Amino acid sequence: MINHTTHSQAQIDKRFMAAAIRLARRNVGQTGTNPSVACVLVKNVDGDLIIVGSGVTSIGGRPHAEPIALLEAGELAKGATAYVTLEPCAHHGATPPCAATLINAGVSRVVTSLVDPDDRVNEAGHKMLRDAGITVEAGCLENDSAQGLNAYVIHRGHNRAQVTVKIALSADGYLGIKGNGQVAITGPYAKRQTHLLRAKHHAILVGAQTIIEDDPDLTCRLSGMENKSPIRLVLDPNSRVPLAAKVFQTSNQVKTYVVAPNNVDVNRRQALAKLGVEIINCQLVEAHIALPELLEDLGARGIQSVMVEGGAKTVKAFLDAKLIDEFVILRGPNNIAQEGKVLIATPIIATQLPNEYSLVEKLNLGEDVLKHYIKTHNQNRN
Ligand code: AOF
Ligand code: ZN
Repeated sequence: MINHTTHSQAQIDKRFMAAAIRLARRNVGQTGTNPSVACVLVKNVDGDLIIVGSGVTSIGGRPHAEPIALLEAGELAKGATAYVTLEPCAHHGATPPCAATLINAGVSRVVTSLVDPDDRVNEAGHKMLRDAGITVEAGCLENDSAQGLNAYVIHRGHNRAQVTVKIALSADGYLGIKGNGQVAITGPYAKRQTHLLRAKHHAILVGAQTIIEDDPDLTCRLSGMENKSPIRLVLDPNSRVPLAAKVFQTSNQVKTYVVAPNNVDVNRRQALAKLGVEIINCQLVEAHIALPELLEDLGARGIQSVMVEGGAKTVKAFLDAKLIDEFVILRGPNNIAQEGKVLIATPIIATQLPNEYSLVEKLNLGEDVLKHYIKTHNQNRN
């Protein structure tokens, strides 16, 4: 049991904030343009610290985390400490702001991790709590909660979609073999992790060549999570992707968008529309899609995060435009080079990542290794 005799206040705060951060992960990508926030209410009962309520932002974005946790705690919320991964909101809608709900419930101390960059909040939640005489400690495990809230912070702070690039490299450092379609590089655990990552993003994005060569599904196929597949975006500035592609043929199950300039041939336009595929118009700069503008347009549509899954050229384009916020780099155990075959080189390997990327997670997945890097928060806000 964790209590004040065995642990300092700072240690206690970190323990419960870490629990809240783990809980907040549950609905990442599923809360619309709202962040997935968690609230854990902790009460001192005869010297022992007990969790009396917990909540995470609901799927779709409402209700927020705090009222869910308070409902569970009931009367026990009085005198409790609330651990919230994001500053409680201060804005009124049909429901009162979460800061007011915490005050009314009689919570005596609030520990938060990140300041809410939303203009309607941005320290106003903290102020409201302090004005009501509540002790507020902000910034607890800030870097850890920034992980789950990265897409939200970038979207609110920069008005664009956040970008995660996922690549899978063979032991000899290649992405695949030219003309061989999908080459097995990593195993089943890595595949599940990739599908989980898909569910945590609002969109999956690939270049036309990846569809032409691999004809992938680009869905989340984890059992019980099939309905959490994000939308699919195909960069196809020259209308090269065949209508028979799986992503087009299944657009009525999982929505697919083509990103193309506004000169797409009328017959193709109609055929795509019939399949339920929508076109997002983009601008071209020297025959390449203007990526910063695309990310802004996606952000304006409420698409907060994009997972770029290839191919090499598309990843390189995002890299050159310095638009990658997170890297997930998987490394398989086998070499794939073969006599007489042309290999697909990777535009980046982990050791070449610029300094502003920090390793936040390393997982051994069977024989594969996953490394997750995030561009540091301050850099993102510049
Ligand atoms: C909280 N707790 O669990 C979440 C918060 O559209 P609305 O009214 O739901 O407001 C969206 C804003 O609410 C969002 O931009 C962020 O400021 C805050 N999200 N706040 O107190 C929560 N999800
Ligand atoms: Zn709220």
